[in-house]
Amino acid sequence: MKKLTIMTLSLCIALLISGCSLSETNEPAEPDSGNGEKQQLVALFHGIPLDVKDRDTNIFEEENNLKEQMVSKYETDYYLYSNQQLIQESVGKIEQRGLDYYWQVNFPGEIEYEVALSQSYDPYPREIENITSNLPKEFDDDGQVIQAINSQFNVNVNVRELNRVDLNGDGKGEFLALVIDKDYNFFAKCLVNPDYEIISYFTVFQEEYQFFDQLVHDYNLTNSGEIIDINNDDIMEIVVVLPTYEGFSFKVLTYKDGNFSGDQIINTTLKP
Ligand SMILES: [Ca+2]
Ligand SMILES: [Ca+2]
Repeated sequence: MKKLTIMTLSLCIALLISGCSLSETNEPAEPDSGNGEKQQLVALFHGIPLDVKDRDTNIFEEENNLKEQMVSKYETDYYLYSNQQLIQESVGKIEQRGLDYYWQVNFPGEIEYEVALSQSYDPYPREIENITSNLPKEFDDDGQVIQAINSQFNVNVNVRELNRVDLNGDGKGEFLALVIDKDYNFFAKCLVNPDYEIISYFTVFQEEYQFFDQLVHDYNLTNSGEIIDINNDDIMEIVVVLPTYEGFSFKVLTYKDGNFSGDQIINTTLKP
């Protein structure tokens, strides 16, 4: 804070001395990457940046100063969340990662957390309800949603898990469902709007797999993702981990103003 005041003061003095005024320049205000500006919000999922461009950047390559840039952006104080609860604050450190990504942010100690955010706000503005009984009739075996899934994929599914959460804050809850058809080694997760129309199959898996039950357990709604507002705009994003061969893969999906940010069908595979 003190640094900011001094910098602002120095800038004012410099402007006074040079005799120019900010209002005379026509250039658009550019974000200043230097010190002194409002810190941008940084979000991590299991230590991996949610910013796609940043996480796909090899900062350990020689002959560039990318690491410096990432260090100044990512080595900061974070609020760590697990099971929708703030568990602690901690300062992150950039470290090299294995096969799947170049780098990640680690925290001292063995902290079990899902999401880390560099700013303090409520990332769970609305409750996530886990519906275990009295499911809406649309999710019955002959209900509208289940019939739509069966005809889309030529399967015969039933609901394994059902969550309801108002993602966009319009007062109406959207549904996230995990459905399976064991006979066909099929499982899918879908996002369903309050009118029981399917917005997206945001995970679809269908292939022979020896440990299918374990796979479904690992990739159910509870264990393989997070519904969280990761950018403080009051819209809760769906962060979903996808079944992937030897690695870790996830997507951040947004349902906003009736629009879905991802593909209508996200196919997944465990094959190389
Ligand atoms: Ca809603
Ligand atoms: Ca958001």
